[in-house]
Amino acid sequence: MIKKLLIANRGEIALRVIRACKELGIKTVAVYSEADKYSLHTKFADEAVCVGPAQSKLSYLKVTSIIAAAEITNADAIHPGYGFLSENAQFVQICEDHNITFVGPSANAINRMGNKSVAKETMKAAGVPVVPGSEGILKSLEQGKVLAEEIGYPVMLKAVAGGGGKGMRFVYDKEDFEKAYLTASNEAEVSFSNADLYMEKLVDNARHIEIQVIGDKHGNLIHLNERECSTQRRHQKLIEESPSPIVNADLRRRMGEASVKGAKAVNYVGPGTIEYLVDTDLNFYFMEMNTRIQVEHPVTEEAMSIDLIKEQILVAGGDKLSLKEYAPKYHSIECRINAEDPDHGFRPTPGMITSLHFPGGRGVRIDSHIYQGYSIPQHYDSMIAKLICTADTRGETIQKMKRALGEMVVEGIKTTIPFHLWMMDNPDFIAGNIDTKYLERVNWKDNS
Ligand code: MV4
Repeated sequence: MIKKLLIANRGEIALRVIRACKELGIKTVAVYSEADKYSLHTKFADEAVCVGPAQSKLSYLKVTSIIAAAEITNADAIHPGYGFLSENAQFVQICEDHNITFVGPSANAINRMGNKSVAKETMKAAGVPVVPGSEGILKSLEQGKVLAEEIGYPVMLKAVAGGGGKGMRFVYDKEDFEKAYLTASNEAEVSFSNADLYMEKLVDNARHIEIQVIGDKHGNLIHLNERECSTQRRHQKLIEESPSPIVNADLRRRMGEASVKGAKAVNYVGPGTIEYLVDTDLNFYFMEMNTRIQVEHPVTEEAMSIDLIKEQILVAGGDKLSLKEYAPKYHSIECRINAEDPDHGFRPTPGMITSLHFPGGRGVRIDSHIYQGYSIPQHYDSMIAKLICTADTRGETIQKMKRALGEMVVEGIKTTIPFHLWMMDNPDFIAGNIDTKYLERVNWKDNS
């Protein structure tokens, strides 16, 4: 059992974890950078330790400082949140060496899913559908060219150490292969110090649909249905929902069963997410596994009426899973409110929030760390709030979201609220006709 938990993160997720701990009767330790001295996670935790200056590298990513903070406060566990150290297998090992429980999967599970080619082979062997492509990494440009002819254009080149789109190239024609291969491997070398690439057939007009799984330390592992995440811009998700408007009971069962098999293959513990590409014929293909809690976890919580973070902390402490599998009971949509100017390429807009009003009422949830007078630091992610609305049907949820967005006031900075208001009135979104390239095709301002 965990008695005192250190949260190695900031912002809304740090607050989310602190809230869960308070309800579970677990003491909390916040760590903060010099830029986050006046943050709510620093204020709401039982104790707070400054771990360095504003730059993440010198604070939230500084392993020695985080471990030292846990030691001096006698924390027996560390919750990494998302981002920062959450998928760092070395950090997991260091926690173990210091007798600190890492709230998450094993270093082995993180490593195997971190290498995208190994992850794909692992999933394939477990019976999860994967996109046809190279077996393991490409050995040379020449081998790649030959294989691309075999698979048939268009193909995709992906960095084995990648994820989230970096080191990735679409290749539509053999004339473009050499350039794509060289630029992708170069980008991969620069970004990840690993130039290795693998190849896949391109799945066009695909949706991004992911399955939430959760496992305990006793070998139990279940899935908690899907999240539709196709509303993205440059690999940044803007809107997520559960259930997906295109997933029927049969597809849900098949994707759920595949995900449970895949996660069991790496003895997965804690909440994790298996991302799939879903094509227009509703075929699904494994894309990546995220070995952490995700930003969009609340839509699963609301659609199923559960608390994923409490369950995550309990299973990390050795409890057996208490959740069960069942179809979504409600429909839930999350809009990410970012400190960005949607009229000017979604550029970040750090600065002071001079006036703030959050919406309320039944079925409206806000996960946020901001307050009136708070200054958004430039050093971190631009997400300042998640607005999550839940109702019986998708239509009612969209109506509620429109109402809630209309009530929300954030002054002093530009936010993505106008974009979300437009989306909630967009016939394509209302019809559920969104794929991952949707926001590349439409210029939202020209259509308003
Ligand atoms: C693909 C694909 C089409 N076909 N793989 C994007 C990030 C990385 N996780 C994998 N990605 C993709 N892989 C094949 N074989 C299209 C994408 C993709 C994408 C996927 C999910 C969400 C947004 C996306 C935007 C562009 C491309």
